[in-house]
Amino acid sequence: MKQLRKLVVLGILACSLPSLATTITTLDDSSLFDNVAAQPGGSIGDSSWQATSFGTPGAKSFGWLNFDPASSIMLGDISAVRFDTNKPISHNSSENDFYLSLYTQADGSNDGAGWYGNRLNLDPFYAINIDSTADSWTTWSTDAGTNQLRVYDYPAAGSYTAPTWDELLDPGYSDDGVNSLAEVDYASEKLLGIAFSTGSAWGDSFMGALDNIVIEFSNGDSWVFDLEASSVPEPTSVLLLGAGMLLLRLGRRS
Ligand SMILES: [Ca+2]
Ligand SMILES: [Ca+2]
Repeated sequence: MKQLRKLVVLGILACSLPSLATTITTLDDSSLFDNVAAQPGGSIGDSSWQATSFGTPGAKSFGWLNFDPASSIMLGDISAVRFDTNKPISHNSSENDFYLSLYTQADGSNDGAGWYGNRLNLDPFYAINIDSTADSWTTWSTDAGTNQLRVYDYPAAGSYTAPTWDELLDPGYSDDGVNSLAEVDYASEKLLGIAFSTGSAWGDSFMGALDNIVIEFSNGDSWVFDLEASSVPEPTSVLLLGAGMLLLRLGRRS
């Protein structure tokens, strides 16, 4: 029931995403997601979400940012993916991080399960040119440069030889059959949904925060997910509210 409630909420969220320009979606009810809690301080807005799976063996932090089985968005439409994390230690090989998973729609060929096609993981663990400082926000991105994310297709466990996002979408890239599959034309896979997660295997030791998840499209549009403790009214809403109060006062005087 809880999962159904989540999908209904996320379905409404997905339907509410307009198709042009930058769409900022503020997620401010962490109780709808598994093992996350809001905390002060964020890389955008006033706050972020922290993993609460710490100290709970087998638990992981997880949530769908959007879920749309009817989406016509293809992976080839996505030009970049970014997100920010903040951990109490600098990045090292024994401490994993939040990662993003992009699920594609099942099409009857090389599907990972009946309900999804491919699950592409963007994991800081295998990033290129890592530069991460303790107690600071680190941006992980599919773009070339510092902290460039590699991507791998589950059930691969990921590796330092996994492709970059651009390589994955390039038909000429030589897939290794593990991290990515030659039989799959990733660029034409349709997006099913985007989820954040920590791994359950290390959920008992992970501490860290997540914020500012950005999906950029090749047509210039972008989605921004701002994880917050609570929504702050938009300035325009505050202005309208102020105008309403003024009209109310004027109305009472007349
Ligand atoms: Ca497929
Ligand atoms: Ca935030």
